Amino acid sequence: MSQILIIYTGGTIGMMSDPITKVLKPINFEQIMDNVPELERLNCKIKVHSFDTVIDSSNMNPEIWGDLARLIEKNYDTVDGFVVLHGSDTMSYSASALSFMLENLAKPVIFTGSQLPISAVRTDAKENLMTAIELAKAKKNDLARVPEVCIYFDYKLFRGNRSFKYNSSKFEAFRSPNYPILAESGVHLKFSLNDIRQPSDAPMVVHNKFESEVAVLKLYPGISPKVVETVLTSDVRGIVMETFGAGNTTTDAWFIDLLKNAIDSGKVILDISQCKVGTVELGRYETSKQLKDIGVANGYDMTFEAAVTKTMYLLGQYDDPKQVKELLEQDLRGELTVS
Ligand code: ASN
Repeated sequence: MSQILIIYTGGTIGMMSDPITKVLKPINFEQIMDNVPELERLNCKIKVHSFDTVIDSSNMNPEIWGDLARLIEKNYDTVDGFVVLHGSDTMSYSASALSFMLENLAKPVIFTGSQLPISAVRTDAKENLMTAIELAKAKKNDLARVPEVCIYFDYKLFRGNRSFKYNSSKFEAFRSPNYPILAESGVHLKFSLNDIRQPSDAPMVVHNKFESEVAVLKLYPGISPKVVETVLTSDVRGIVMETFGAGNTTTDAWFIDLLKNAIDSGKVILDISQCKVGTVELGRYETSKQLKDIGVANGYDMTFEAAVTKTMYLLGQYDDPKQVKELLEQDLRGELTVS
């Protein structure tokens, strides 16, 4: 019989309205179990680990990612798959972070949650939870069907580091515009076999170090030299720069000079687009040619969530900015397509 570990971190799935303040707050896992008697009927053994402090996912941080990764490592040899119950607000960040932390992952790690608490009459939590468990235990020829860090939500399974939360009010909360969904749930579970990553035979290795000194520079027409300078000269090691279209920026000399000085001083700058669909193509337009020349890293079609967590992850592993730039531009866990 398959064995699944459910890890409960918090999120709307397990929230209840506080009787006095009326705000939604996470509750303990027993109350979740009470709402899903169907769990008993699943043809698998379920172990549960609930974090001592359960959170709204806006309070997620790299320390908790470390706890999650250690928990997965500790139980890796004894369970067939993992289901992580997590708030949807930052689920794509956590799934991206975990994808980088768990190198050579060969078992499913399925994040899920819900838009309505599990106790609500119209809740989406039960379907999300039950199918996430099915996906975590799905095997063919004794091998996991989805040996990846994924998000299952509203009948779709996404590669975690390709997804982002795009809707705060629909049950269909996530999208993955630059990569196909990995499976769809209907009468049958349909897997997109060609789009699912094949694990390497090497043993899984967990990387726990993240660099938090990372800034974001989102461009807009009229951004001032002072604003750009403040970000680029701040005490950070990496900057994720959200640019226009296919990775373009102003060609004003002051702007390029500030970027160049930051890179020359040892900072890493990663170019991703403000467009949710499509890819960065450094050098396609005159407005990105100089970025390439001065050593800005090409983020291709990465989501913002993958770009930020990958930068934090790589700066946590390596001191040399050139090495970090090189790895940022490579496909490490299926998070980007080199065009
Ligand atoms: N605020 C909640 C969270 O991310 C939202 C949700 O789970 N739907 O924890």
